[in-house]
Amino acid sequence: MRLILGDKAYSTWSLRPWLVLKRCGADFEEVIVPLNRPDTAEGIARHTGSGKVPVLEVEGETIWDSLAISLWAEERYPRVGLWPSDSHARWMARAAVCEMHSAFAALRTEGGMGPDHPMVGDWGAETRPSAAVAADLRRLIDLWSQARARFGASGPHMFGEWSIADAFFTPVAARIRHYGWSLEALGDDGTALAYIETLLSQPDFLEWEAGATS
Ligand SMILES: N[C@@H](CCC(=O)N[C@@H](CS)C(=O)NCC(=O)O)C(=O)O
Repeated sequence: MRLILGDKAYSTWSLRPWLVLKRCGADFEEVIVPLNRPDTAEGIARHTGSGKVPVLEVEGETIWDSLAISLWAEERYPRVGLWPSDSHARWMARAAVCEMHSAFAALRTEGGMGPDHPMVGDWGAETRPSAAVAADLRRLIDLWSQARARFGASGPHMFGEWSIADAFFTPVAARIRHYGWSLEALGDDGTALAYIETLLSQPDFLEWEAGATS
């Protein structure tokens, strides 16, 4: 099994399925295709026609897209419990993952990650987000706070126990840290910040960070 990834320092989409496969204890080989280079497209095209990483090569198939790979893992590792066991929490977790996968455009664009803006490292100096990014951040605060209040009693993750939702929100936590956006200034009572710290101190994320070179 091979997981094709972009640079660990800034390939936010690659981090998600990597965290999911790690959580499953999957035995996989990593293949890094360096991004932002003249030969990047060619390097990715060797693995997928989608033009994007991550890609999982497994059982003679190619599975592209971080969500599709995570859903493959759910099917292949049913005992791991990649979604919350409570049905209401599970419905919300899936909706949140889909929202993270398809929305938050301002946050992604203005909070882009790249060679000069790595996912790894300490909190950046505090900066003021634009109105559009502030709206995305308020939505995250609301989403995380609701999930933690309703379903977070069993652990520090979004829905208590670790789930695919945590894999999907780890990159955004790293963006917030890098850009030094204060959530308190946007109404966070400390819940969202504590959740960010939880995500960024997970052993699997620390292993990813240790493997990142910018
Ligand atoms: N929907 C895709 C998006 C993947 C994506 O945008 N990947 C970026 C890297 S983080 C990419 O491959 N960009 C191509 C490039 O930089 O040339 C997923 O979730 O896997």
